[in-house]
Amino acid sequence: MDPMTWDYILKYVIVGDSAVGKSSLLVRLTDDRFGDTEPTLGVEFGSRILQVGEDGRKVKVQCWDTAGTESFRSITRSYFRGAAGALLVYDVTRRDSFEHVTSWLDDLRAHADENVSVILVANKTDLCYITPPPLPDIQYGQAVPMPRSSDLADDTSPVNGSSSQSPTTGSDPPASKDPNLKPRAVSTLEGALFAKQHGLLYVETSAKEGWGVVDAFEWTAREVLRRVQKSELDKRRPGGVKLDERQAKKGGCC
Ligand SMILES: Nc1nc2c(ncn2[C@@H]2O[C@H](COP(=O)(O)OP(=O)(O)OP(=O)(O)O)[C@@H](O)[C@H]2O)c(=O)[nH]1
Ligand SMILES: [Mg+2]
Repeated sequence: MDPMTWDYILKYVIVGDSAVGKSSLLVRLTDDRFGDTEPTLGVEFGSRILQVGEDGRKVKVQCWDTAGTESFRSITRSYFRGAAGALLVYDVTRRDSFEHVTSWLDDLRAHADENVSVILVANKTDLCYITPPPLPDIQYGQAVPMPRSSDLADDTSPVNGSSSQSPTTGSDPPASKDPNLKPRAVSTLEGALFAKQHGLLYVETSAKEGWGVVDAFEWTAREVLRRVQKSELDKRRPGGVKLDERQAKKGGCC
């Protein structure tokens, strides 16, 4: 793929609490590596051309990676304007980072284009072991109980194929004995339900392992292009989308 040509340019913002892995996701996208990152001061920038959809549209995603620290919030908000896509990131091992997602979403709705496509990104899935579900003690003919909220945080869904074990009862699975692994603080079900309730896309990622990272950016681009084609976006063309394909050209910027 010619790295200098594209059909669309989309502006993205990456938001979420401090240390959830926003910069690491961007570095994984742009450089395909994982390394030490420093807390972002204000904003950082990165871009990459992705091929999106079955017709392989070349989409240049221009990403503003924002600081999660509260003290930068007024600065980072100013970058939301004109964004076509947003990655709203939390850390699956930190409950507080998920609880703050609503506030980040409110900020996005208030300061970005109203049709911004948002994907909820559950990051750091590599840190979690897979716990088998506590199978309910069901008598024949008894109704199966709904999961309790406490069960929801103890998710059992396989994450990106990191284990092929099938759930068992009784003792912990071998994977949970790895001292580097942690329990999940937010289950797949809970994250996906939140996304569905708020009209967001949902993806599970590991910036460390590279799981789901390109998908997160690509699925968002697909959604933006779908909305563009359905003319859902503002007729004035928000700054985050360059719609005119005839302007696809070499180099330069929008
Ligand atoms: N295990 C694991 N660690 C991760 C992952 N993503 C990020 N980290 C680590 O989490 C820490 C914070 O990552 P950053 O990418 O700097 O987080 P951030 O959201 O950009 O933080 P701010 O810039 O302060 O808002 C670093 O030590 C990363 O190495 C991941 O997917 N898995
Ligand atoms: Mg950062």
